[in-house]
Amino acid sequence: SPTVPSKKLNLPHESAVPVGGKTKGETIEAVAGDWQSFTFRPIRESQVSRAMTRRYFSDLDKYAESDVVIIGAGSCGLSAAYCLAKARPDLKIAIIEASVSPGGGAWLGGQLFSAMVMRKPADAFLREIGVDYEEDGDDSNYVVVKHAALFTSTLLSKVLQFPNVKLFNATAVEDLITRPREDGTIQIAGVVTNWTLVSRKASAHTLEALILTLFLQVSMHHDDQSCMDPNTINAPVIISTTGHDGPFGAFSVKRLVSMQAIKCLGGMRGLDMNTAEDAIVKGTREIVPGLIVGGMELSEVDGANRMGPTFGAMALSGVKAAEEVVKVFEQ
Ligand code: AHZ
Repeated sequence: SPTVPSKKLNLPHESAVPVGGKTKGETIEAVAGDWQSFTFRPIRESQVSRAMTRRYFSDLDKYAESDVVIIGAGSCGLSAAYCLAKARPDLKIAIIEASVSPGGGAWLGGQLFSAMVMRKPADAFLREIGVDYEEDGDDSNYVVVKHAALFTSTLLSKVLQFPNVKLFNATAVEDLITRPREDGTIQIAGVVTNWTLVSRKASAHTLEALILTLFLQVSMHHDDQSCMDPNTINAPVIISTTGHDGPFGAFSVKRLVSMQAIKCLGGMRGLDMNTAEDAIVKGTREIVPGLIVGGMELSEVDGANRMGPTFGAMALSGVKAAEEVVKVFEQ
């Protein structure tokens, strides 16, 4: 059976993520049973607080200088994170996800239906992460996973177990860090972040705020709070997979237009599954130095068609985005 079509990442088939964890202790059978005498071990509230905050702030400290930032933990961003974390355990990878729940649109197969369709050869990615599927149709050109949530939860759980990955969810990227290059163009050198809960569609009081609101749909509570300055993460390479235009989507490419790093967006075209999936995978690339764009965000740059409820291109665009990152580090 074909492997994930990436010769460059050289992904072996066995899982890089240890199953079962490192921790030892009583089995659940030993814990359960005698509910009359059952009791949890004691704790002081401050221990809980410190257990969480110590780790969170240590992660903020550690990932303030990352090797790679992935913006958006949808199907494409998570696929990229999986491939990259597995191929390059030496890289520190931060994932920034605006929503509390990572996964983007991939919790359902389409509309409100459970099953998820993947066109071949993306079935190789399902085998890679260990998600079961059925062959469907007379021509066996596509496979079906019984629930999109099975794909997303499996992929997410594997990504989160890599020691070189940190997911910051409920955190939005609200700008890009840039550096001037000798040829007059810019290099993307990191991301500007804020709690998503202090970001929302704002009513704009200044021209600058109006432009930000219209272009980015991410703005701070300027109207009911004083300015809440953001935080930053430096990284030599960013993968942006924020999805197609919408309340939060196409974030980085819209910002590239507003900062005049690219001229304009092609604008996502109508639905054509056959054309769309090939175009998104093949087109996944570094759009400006330091910024690789994949998944449906790319359709807004290239004027590519949408594919609707087939997800193979999201997985394989993630594979290609990971390859593009590896290329940058090998230069
Ligand atoms: O919350 C967003 C989602 O989880 C997140 N995101 C967007 N803007 C962000 C920002 N900071 C941090 N400024 C941000 N996170 O990005 C994620 C995008 O996931 P998605 O599932 O929308 O995009 P995808 O490209 O991975 O998958 C697209 C799925 C679609 S849409 C479609 C069609 O309409 O034709 N077809 C497919 C397969």
